[in-house]
Amino acid sequence: MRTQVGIIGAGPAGLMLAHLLQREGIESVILEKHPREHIERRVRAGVLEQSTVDLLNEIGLGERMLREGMLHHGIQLSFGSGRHHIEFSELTGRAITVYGQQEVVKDLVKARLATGGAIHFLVEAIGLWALDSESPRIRFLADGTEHELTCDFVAGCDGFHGVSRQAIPNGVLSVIEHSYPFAWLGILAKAPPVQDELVYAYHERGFALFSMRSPEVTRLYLQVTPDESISSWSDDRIWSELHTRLDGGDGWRINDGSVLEKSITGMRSFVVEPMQYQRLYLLGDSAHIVPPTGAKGLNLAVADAFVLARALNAHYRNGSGTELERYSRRCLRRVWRAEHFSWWMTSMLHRFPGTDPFRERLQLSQLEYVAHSPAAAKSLAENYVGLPLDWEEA
Ligand code: RFL
Ligand code: PHB
Repeated sequence: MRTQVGIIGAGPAGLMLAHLLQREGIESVILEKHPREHIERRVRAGVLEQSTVDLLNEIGLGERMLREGMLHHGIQLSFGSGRHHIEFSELTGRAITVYGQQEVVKDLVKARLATGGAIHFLVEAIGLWALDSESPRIRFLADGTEHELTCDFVAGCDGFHGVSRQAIPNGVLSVIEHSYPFAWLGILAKAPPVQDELVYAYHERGFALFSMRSPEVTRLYLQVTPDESISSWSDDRIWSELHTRLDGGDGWRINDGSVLEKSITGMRSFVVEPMQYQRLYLLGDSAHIVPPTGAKGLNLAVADAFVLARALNAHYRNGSGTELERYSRRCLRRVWRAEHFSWWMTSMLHRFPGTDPFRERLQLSQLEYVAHSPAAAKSLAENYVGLPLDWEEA
């Protein structure tokens, strides 16, 4: 088998890259180790930045998102003195859309298959060869037998636990990481969202987040300790903790419902530099992880795909390698902005272990500042709605 760009992983990064390349007449093959139903059902991110929405619209994939996605002009921060609205549209002229990651994935898979593009499901990449040659090869397992895909370039879009990053020789990458002393317990509940704005809550018992997926389904998160087992969280315990942390003294109350899904996710910041080795390019979670508090992971994956597709297009159109050489630097500029913002939101909103009155007063002071100073609110809003896709060139 041979193709121009071999893509490992059918998450948002791999699917978006394949679609952008196809529009430019560049051929690619996607290898995905899970079945289609699995990747279309995986509950993850929910917030799309303005640029992600604009890109999906521009490439003709925005129809269902425009119909079913929920346009939000701001968020709320809940702490001591009540809930405070941060208005994105007035402060930045931009907004966000709440539309589940698995819905984006469904739309991308459907478009890929409709245009005859290849996605091989239940096919696992097991190693990369000849990365320093003009014909790198991906070795993969399909139906229990080994095969090879020869390409001009390899796009490692296989998430944090994938094989691509591991294929890079020792000593090439710098790994920069940070771990946080908490995790998020997330639930999906069959309950109408009580309002149409997300609420990020700082509470003495820990952080909580009110979000949603549709007019019938609420998405909620609780800060828990990293070693917590999901089996010690009964539905009753989860609801009781969510009410304690989120409900307001003004009678505002989240709606209860049956729990459709629950899971615990650890939090970390992780970046590799550079995001490239020879003819292998890393995209999305395979190169960087952000804690979910800034709602950036999916959006970064899409931005990486945009930058790489443009660089590959320049290479195939006029033989220019300049954009490919700039790929890592361009992406990392945005990645570090997102890393800082996600760390900052996480540090402001979570309860740290132990008692540290100094830190707690600083957190509350920062929350008050963001809630009451238009200058501080504007900085949060600018980062939250996301930077334009060509920001790296500014
Ligand atoms: P993915 O989505 O992990 O896709 C990687 C794909 O590669 C496949 N794969 C392989 N295929 C073949 N061979 C192999 N050897 C393979 N190894 C792996 C996997 O099966 C998979 O299909 O990575 P990608 O495309 O980089 O996308 C990244 C996003 O999924 C991630 O950053 C976001 O979900 C993060 N995130 C959020 N991002 C946002 O922008 N906004 C949010 O509101 C937001 N909330 C979240 C989140 C992530 C969360 N969790 C569960 C980690 C909330 C949560 C709780
Ligand atoms: C979600 O709806 O899943 C969500 C929203 C905002 C975040 C993280 C996750 O910061």
